[in-house]
This record gives sequence, C-alpha cells and structure tokens, in this order.
Amino acid sequence: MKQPQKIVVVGLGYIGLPTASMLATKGHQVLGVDVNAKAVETINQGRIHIVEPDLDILVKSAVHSGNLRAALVPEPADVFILAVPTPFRHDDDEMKTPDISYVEAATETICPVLGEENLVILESTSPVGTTERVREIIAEKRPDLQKIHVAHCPERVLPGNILRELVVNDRIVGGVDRPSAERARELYKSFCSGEIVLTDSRTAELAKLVENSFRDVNIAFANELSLVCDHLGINVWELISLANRHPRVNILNPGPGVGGHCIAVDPWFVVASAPQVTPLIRTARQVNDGKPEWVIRKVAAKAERFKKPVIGCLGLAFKANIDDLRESPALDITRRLLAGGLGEVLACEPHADETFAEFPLHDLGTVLKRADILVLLVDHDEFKGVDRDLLKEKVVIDTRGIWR
Ligand code: SAJ
Repeated sequence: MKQPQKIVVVGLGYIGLPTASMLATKGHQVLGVDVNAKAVETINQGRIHIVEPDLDILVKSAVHSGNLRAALVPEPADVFILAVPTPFRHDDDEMKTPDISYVEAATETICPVLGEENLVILESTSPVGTTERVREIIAEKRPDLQKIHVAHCPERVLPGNILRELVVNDRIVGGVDRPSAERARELYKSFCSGEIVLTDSRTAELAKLVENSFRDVNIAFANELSLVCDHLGINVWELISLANRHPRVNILNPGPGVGGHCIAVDPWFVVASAPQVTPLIRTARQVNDGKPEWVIRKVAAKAERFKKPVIGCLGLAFKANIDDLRESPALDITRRLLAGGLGEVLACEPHADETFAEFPLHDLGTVLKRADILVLLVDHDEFKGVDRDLLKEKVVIDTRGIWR
C-alpha cells in the first residue's frame, strides 16, 4: 500500500486518536469519528481531550498538515479502523461477560459508506469471534458488496508510552481470510517498525486476551505473596528481590489491586469463552480484585489507635504517572475510605484532570503535613521523592513499596 489511503478511524480514545494521528503524519488522509461532539471539536482545533505524553504535539501537527480531521459521522474511504471500547457487563460478580455492543454499533455506522474492496480493521480488544461478527453485520447490511476485507489487529500499546510502542511493537494481524490479513499488513507497514505477523482473526483475538491474562495471573501471584508475607511478618519487597536473583524467576510487583481498562477486564473474556477450563485465570482476577478490600482492612486496623485520624491517600490513578482513573483500585480504596467514617480522608492526585469534582483534592505538602496515616496507593514520581524524615512520625501503608 504505497499510495496514501483514505482512512476512517472510529473511536478517538487512547488508541484511536494516536493511531489516526500517526497515519495522518505518514501522509494518509484520515477522518476520525467519535460520538463525543466535544472531543471532535477539540481535535479539530489541534488539541487533545486525553492525557498521554507527546500526543498533543502529534495531533497538532497531524491537524495542521490538513491530513487529520474529526467528525461525528463517517465518510466513504479505503480503510476503516474500529477502535471503540469493549467493556464487560456488570450484571454478575462471579462471571463477567463481554459487551461488544460498541463494536456492533460502530460497524453499523460504517455500513452505509462502505465500498467494494474496502478494508475494515478491528483494533478493539475483543472476545474470540468478534471479527467474524463484524464481517457478518457487513454482509447483512450490505449484501450488494462482493468483496470486503476484514481483519483484527489488536492494539498492544502501554498507556504512558503509547507513541513509542505504536511504532516499535510487533503487531499481530488476523484476517478472516489471507488477503484481508495481507492488506492490513500493508497499512501497518506505513508506520510500524516492529514485525507484523499474520494469522487468522480468532487466534489474533485470543493472543491479545492472553497477553493481558498472563500479566494478570503474574500480578496475582505477587499480590498473593504480599498477603503471605504480611501474615508471616516478612518484607515482601525484599523477598521478591531475593527470589528474582534466580535466573528463571521474575516475580512482578504487588500493589493495591489491578486497574485500567485492559488487564482487569480482558481475562474475563477468556473465562467467559471457556468457563469450565479456566479456574486459574478466574482465581487470579479474584485475588487481584480482593486486594483493595485487604488494604482497607489494614487502614482500619491502624486507625484503631487514633481517636479521629487524618488519613492521607496518595494517588488515585490506576498506575504511575498517568491521569487515567478507569477501574482504578486507588480510586476505589479512597472512595470507600471517604465513605467509611474511619477518620478525615485527604486525597492527593497530582495528575488529576481539572474537571475532577467527585471529592476535594489536596496538594502533597498539605497531606504530608496533616496525615496521621499515609496510604501510598500509586507510585507516581512526585511521591517517590518525598523526604523520608517527613514520614517518621506517621503510620505508613505503602502498597507499592516505594518508600521501603
Ligand atoms: N500492576 C501491578 N504490578 C505490576 C505491574 C502492574 O500491580 O507489577 C498494576 C498496575 O498498577 C495497574 C495494572 O496492573 O493497575 C495494569 O498496568 P500495566 O502497566 O500492567 O498495564 P496497562 O493496563 O497499562 O496496559 C496493558 C499492557 N499489556 C501488557 O503489558 C501485557 C499493554 O501492552 C496493553 O496494550 C494494554 O494493557 C491494553 O490496552 O490492553
């Protein structure tokens, strides 16, 4: 695909917007489509509505080059990329099932403008069979079309490092047939320096889910060790650093739980697809989801020493140095402490968006000065540099092990 293509990207979030901008800076004519009118307006002004290092510069240059525009509805194009959310349904705590309604809706919005030989790529992390479902919807809505290429190319970028990983990571491209996969590979070649590996769409879907499940299971192991160590009075961080000196051991870091819209979600898609044979993946989810409750019990036990303690919660984001609050265990813990009546709760999140209004936020200096109990929930750089002398008089619950 040497010539510039006309490309529509549906969904201008953490994946769609960087991808659309990257394609635009490589000379393609890109139209970004989103249902959020405010996001569309912001992007058309060359600005961004999400926080990600250097994304503002990329979007600005893409919009100013004339190659990136945003709109509420799609237009005819050569390629359509779907990058919409695939959450799970909250109807059952024991078994969470995937919700692919945004993918179905996005597919339906492009159907009227699809043309012969177009390529449709699903980037959203999806349960096995979703790409085939996209093809099915297109066949139902547009029986007049003879040939449409459909492929799954799951995104694998790490929030906080998206622009680099978008270029250097290897990509898996799974086609509903071989020509679809080959066409999709040509497109990714225009900005991807990593290897682009072809497979079928179902294997590509499962590969992405398995990557995140692998991480979840490994974090669950670390989190379980933190409970074992607490029970035995052993420092888990020291334990892990010692065990990791073995050449074939690489234990991850325990924390207050697993957050974000990927690792806490995707393993459920695997469990839901094969419930009888996935006890390990399901248990890992439960271990990680149980960690916030454990942290709260720790705080409650420490609070007993005080009449009305001031409890400082440091960090709300789901991980270090980002503003993203989705499925964040730190936010969950802070909310529950605020509601729990154990004492006065002071929350601090240096990366908070200015629109955050759920409860008051305090600056780090105030929290460090006033708190009797400090609960470190996110390993932001701002917290790593805290003067250890300021912690001496406090009860410290460091869920990330940054002050050890
Ligand atoms: N976490 C720990 N301990 C660790 C590592 C992470 O408690 O040792 C926690 C983090 O604090 C956070 C959560 O896990 O709450 C997830 O963070 P993460 O950095 O592991 O991953 P995400 O969700 O930011 O991005 C993941 C990545 N997947 C893998 O590394 C396998 C990324 O490559 C995917 O593209 C992304 O999910 C996605 O969109 O699916």
